[in-house]
Amino acid sequence: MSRYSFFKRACVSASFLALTGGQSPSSTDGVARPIFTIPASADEGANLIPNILDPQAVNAQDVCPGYRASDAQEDGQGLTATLTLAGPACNVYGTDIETLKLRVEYQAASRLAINISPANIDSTNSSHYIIPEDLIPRPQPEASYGGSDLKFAWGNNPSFWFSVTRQSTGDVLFTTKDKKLVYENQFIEFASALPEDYNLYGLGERIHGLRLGNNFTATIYAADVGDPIDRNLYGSHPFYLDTRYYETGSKRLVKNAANPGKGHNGHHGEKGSGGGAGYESRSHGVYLRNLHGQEVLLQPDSITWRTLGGSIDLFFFEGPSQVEVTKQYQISAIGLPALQPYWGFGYHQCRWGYQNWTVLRGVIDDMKAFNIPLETIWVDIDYMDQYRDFTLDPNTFKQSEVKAFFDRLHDDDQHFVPIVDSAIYIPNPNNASDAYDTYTRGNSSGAFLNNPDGSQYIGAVWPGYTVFPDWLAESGQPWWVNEMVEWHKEVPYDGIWIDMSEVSSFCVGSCGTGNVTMNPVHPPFALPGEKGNVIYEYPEGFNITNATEAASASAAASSQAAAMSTADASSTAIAYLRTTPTQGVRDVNYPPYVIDNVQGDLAVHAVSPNATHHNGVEEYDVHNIFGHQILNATYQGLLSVFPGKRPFIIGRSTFAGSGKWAGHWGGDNASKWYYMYFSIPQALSFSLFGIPMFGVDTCGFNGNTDAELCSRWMQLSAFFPFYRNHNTLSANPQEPYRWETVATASRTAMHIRYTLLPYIYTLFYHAHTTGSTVMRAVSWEFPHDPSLADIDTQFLLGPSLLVIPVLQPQATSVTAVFPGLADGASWYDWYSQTRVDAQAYVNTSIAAPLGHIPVFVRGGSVLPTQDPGYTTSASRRNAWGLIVALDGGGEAGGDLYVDDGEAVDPGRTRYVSFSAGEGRLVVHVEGEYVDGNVLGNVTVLGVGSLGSVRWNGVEVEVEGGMVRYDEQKEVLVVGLRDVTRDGAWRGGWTLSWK
Ligand code: MIG
Repeated sequence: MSRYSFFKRACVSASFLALTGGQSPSSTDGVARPIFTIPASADEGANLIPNILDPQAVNAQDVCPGYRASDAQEDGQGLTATLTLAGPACNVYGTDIETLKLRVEYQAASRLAINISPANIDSTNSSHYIIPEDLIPRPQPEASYGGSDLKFAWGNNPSFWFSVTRQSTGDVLFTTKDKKLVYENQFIEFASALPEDYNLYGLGERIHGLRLGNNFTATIYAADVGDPIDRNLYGSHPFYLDTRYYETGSKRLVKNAANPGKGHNGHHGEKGSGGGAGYESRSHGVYLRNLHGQEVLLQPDSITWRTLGGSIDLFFFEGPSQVEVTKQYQISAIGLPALQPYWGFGYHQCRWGYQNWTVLRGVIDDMKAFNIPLETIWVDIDYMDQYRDFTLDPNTFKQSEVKAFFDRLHDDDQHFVPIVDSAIYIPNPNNASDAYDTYTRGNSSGAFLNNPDGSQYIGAVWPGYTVFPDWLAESGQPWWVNEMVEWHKEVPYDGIWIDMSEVSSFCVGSCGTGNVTMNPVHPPFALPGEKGNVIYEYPEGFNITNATEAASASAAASSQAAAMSTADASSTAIAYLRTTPTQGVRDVNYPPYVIDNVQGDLAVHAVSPNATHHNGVEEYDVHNIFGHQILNATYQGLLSVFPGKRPFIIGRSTFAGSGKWAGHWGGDNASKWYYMYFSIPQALSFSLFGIPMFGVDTCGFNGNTDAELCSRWMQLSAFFPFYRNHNTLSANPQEPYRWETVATASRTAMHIRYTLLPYIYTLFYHAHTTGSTVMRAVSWEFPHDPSLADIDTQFLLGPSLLVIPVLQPQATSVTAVFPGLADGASWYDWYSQTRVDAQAYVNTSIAAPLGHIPVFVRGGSVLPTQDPGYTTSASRRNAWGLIVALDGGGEAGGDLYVDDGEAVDPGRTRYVSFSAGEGRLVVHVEGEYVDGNVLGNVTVLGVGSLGSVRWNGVEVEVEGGMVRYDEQKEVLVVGLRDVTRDGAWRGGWTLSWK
């Protein structure tokens, strides 16, 4: 099939279809009328079999010749060489490229770059895509690059190979020896041996445990799909962290560090069989700067990287700890994460199905009535006029009600975040009243994607047939920014939620070509709850506690569903479409190598690979960054709306570096216990990807939640940076006030979260300035313990807070490990404030009745706190506090960052550092930001004996309750309101209790 006919295919079949009885979602005159429903077949692709599952697949390693290096020239900072095909071309999944150039750069002490590109690329040869440096920045060599511990080596035997070793230890981090380099126009493969039982993390986005495992293929191709386990998903992060454990002081690798199958948490349960004293770890990072559809095969002894194009642009980050790898990756390669506005850390309430201003107001009022903090109310596509971006439904979200709604919301220090979809409605040219200015302006400025023949590419999303912004066109971003600025004059939103940015399209190819006069049309499937698409499902907890009734209900539902189903069950043998490479020709729609895309055909449920940008680039080459670029455009838009203020954006599709503009939510999970678990590894992976502002649809998106799950989940998400409850259309409501138990559990957890806002905010300040993480795996904080390598059922928030959630139904306790005990770590229970009595490496049972989330403070930390208010603004006006958790040696440290909470470049800031030891706490203050709030209590945990309590040398009145000491618990509380009347952080001070 030629590329030209490809985009016309759907329009031919559609024209044979009669109007169906679908109802218009809403219409300007308020009258529902039948509209055309796009046939489901429009979103069906070719039958493809993924290469990794294809018994007929040829292994490129068996048939390709590899390359031979020549003309190797070392210069000051690295080397260059020419690579020439070492035998007859194999042309296995494309056309072999005869000559390549190799460029190795020691870019910095901690970073090595290896680039292999086609030798003969010039600006006229646009068929081989090389990423422009202004699109996705390329790490640059630094002036001082000497002293690198990474060493590059190469050879030609049996064919060209290269390796990267850690010189000081001799560890081979990567070696392609005995694996051939395959380099074709639509297929690149390189592979490295890896040590047995390696620990790799990253390679997202996917729903998967934190540790990727050793028998798994990570496919990377942005897809609009509801959180399938182990498949490709919304975002693309071709980066991994490799952590290796050794016996201390030796080069002996500890094998089997986190071998699955050793019990629930991967712990041994017996003392001494795990890690602990005697071990150390070293980590390095690898980033492939490549935008193409790709997959990474993790096999027991090797890693194989396959991409559908571009170049090998590899970066090795030396570490040697996770902390350093993550910093090196962000600082030099992808950029540091955006500083979030303070209000972004408040609680967000959302759902698909808030039908009008009154319903929204009702949710806000109910949250208040139940005294559950609400910072931000969100609206899904319900608010739009027929699902068109930058509009309001004239019947349900009347413009005349906007002012009253927003005046009250903003007066109450609350915020509003609307969804904005990626596709743009293309109006019906036969209907003047269907005109849509956002389209008109974008169309006249050339801001939309085209077909290969220069006509407009027309897909379909919620509003009907749509076009798609072209972020490579010069007018793309300015047009978008202008739309945002204009719309803000109508609807004074505070932040933006970007959806469908993979970029999603509900049909294959340019299905709207020739059909636009039918617009608006209904999507090729029923919406949740629409006729014929009932949500039958009972809440999961109901299934567990009412097993018999649930079984009969589900049997009834499935027989009903079967009766309604028109699916063709005939078992004809499947004929797969296999593309034979044609010399020199790229088949972007059906590349010869078939990645294991969750949607199959690359054009299914997405804009097709042959959509063409105004600069000639095909979507095939840049598919994975549509979501990244719309976040950039939206960031610029918010900067124009709110000059100098930090943009608040949550986006669905991300790429390496999106964190500098936006946060991310985990997408369409379901109200299932296992999705609550998966939220932790997904979040931790996004810590590695430099997108710390992460959270998932709390209580679950698809399906019906129940009180027990929602209660646990509201408590767990309270310790995620982004905290939002979101629900699908037609599912049972799940705002936290819907059940008394959930309301209570939410209040409890939110009280802790809001108390800790200064701590969380300070973590973000560090993430933004240094690349440190916010949510952390226990293995990152305790790198000497190999038995922690796959732990993702518990996590840390920053260095000091350990969260151990219940992830199973019907539980009253949770089993977990207290990390670091063998190395002297200590933990205090957040609630009882007493030191935890647990043994190193031993799984410990922790009481966790419903409504209780176990949280522990690490001995040795000072946590800044503030009395929680109903909103973050109210919290910011309240008294400060400190929790000083002394370690075994009676010491602790911590810090606090304070600014106005909203400026992109806060001129005035205040930085406070705390250090405790020998019975006193010393506070050091820097910076000009003025904060007048008093200091409430300093709570010191682990005070074995009390002397006299002095503030700046002056004894604090014990009378009047300013000093409370619980000898049993070893907790000292000192009230300092009176002495800090002019502000807690006006200047340094000392508190002593010896
Ligand atoms: O295809 O706007 O992930 O959060 O509620 C569904 C409706 C489109 C997908 C998003 C989800 C949102 C939903 N959207």
